[in-house]
Amino acid sequence: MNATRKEDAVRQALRVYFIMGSSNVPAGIPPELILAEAIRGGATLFQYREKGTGGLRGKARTELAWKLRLLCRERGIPFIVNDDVDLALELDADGVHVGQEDEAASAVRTRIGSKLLGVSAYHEAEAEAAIRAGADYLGVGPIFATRTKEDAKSASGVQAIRRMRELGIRLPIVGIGGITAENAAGVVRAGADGVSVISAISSAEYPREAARRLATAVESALANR
Ligand code: TZP
Ligand code: MG
Repeated sequence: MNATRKEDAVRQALRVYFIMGSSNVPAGIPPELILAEAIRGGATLFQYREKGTGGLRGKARTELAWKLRLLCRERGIPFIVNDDVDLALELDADGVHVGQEDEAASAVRTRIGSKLLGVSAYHEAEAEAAIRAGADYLGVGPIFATRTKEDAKSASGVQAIRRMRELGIRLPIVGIGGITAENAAGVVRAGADGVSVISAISSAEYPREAARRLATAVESALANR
């Protein structure tokens, strides 16, 4: 895929970017069921993010990752692994997402070749460094307060995205942190290509409906930008 086409495909895929690990789902509900519903509702990309003390490890983790990976392949959306290049390569994932405390983005780029590379950036200096390292997109946030990530920095507001765009950063951006169908439009108006959510879908009573509402909010904000 040439560079412009890849960038367009990335922008499309970032619209409703769903993230989940086993600890993000209500007790007794299989994660693959939530992912299937999210995709039916309009999730455009999935990131497997297994975190925390209660998170799965070893064989259980690999098995869940395979299930989710295969579901994404079957339904035709990209599957990205958070912070584990070995797992991403084993699963032939479509990409890897790393934060600032993870393996250096430039090293990840070397290891994954042309697979998608996403990098979390809190401010423009981190964004510039991620671009130099070869990121395909930036995850910017937390935009709003979140209870999902224990060590989250303070909420930046949509201003963090607006400022990156004003400074000329053109790489695809997805906002993250405390995003819901109610506040998603503002994130897109500030310059994001889409929104990334955990709890707005994984903890929703009806994940399909939750994804649909996010998709509608993002699409109408993009159409009116
Ligand atoms: N990075 C910044 S905020 C966050 C991550 C992984 C958590 C987002 O979860 P939620 O439930 O969508 O606020
Ligand atoms: Mg990380």
